[in-house]
Amino acid sequence: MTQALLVIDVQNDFCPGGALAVPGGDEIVPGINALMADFSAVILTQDWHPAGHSSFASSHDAEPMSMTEMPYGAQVLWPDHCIQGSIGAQFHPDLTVDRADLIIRKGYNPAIDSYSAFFENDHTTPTGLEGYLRTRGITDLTMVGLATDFCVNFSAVDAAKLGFTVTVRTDLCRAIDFDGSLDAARTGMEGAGVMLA
Ligand code: VGL
Ligand code: ZN
Repeated sequence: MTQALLVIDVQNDFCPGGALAVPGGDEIVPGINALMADFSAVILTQDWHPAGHSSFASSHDAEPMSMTEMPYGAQVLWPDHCIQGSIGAQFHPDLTVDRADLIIRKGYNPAIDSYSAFFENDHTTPTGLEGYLRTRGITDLTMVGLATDFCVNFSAVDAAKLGFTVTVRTDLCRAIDFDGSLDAARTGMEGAGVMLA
């Protein structure tokens, strides 16, 4: 048992009707549920921001989807989303959450965004997921979820850099595709050795 399925941020706010809706975000839920049967280890991630998070445009008196500079680099300013305890932060109601061995939350640090399931956006502060996977002997990761060009992309690239064998099932992902972000993500993932299936 060396393989795990990592399901990224399949939460209400990233689905149609949510605060940061990804087009077609809900379409992937049945396929993800079905894919869980092929894995003995299933891990979910949950974007989990405190109110007033530094990645929110509202915290900077800025327009959503504008850019700012953070101490760790460029940052997209998002609409308020996935606020801890909110309905928007909950998993899509049809996702088979009961199959999860681990639910890892990220983005709880008020000053740093965290797209990746492995490191916050400073690329330094770990979430602890690497240690969990290594101590379970997991070496191969299949990733699905939302959004292809942000949290899936950052998670896949970090995992590959850490030495995991990574496959992204792009048919079970959906993208925000903001300002060329999807093309850049595909190029970045391929460059890092991530297999796009
Ligand atoms: C995400 C933007 C902000 C994601 C999370 O899950 O891809 N994108 N927070
Ligand atoms: Zn977020």
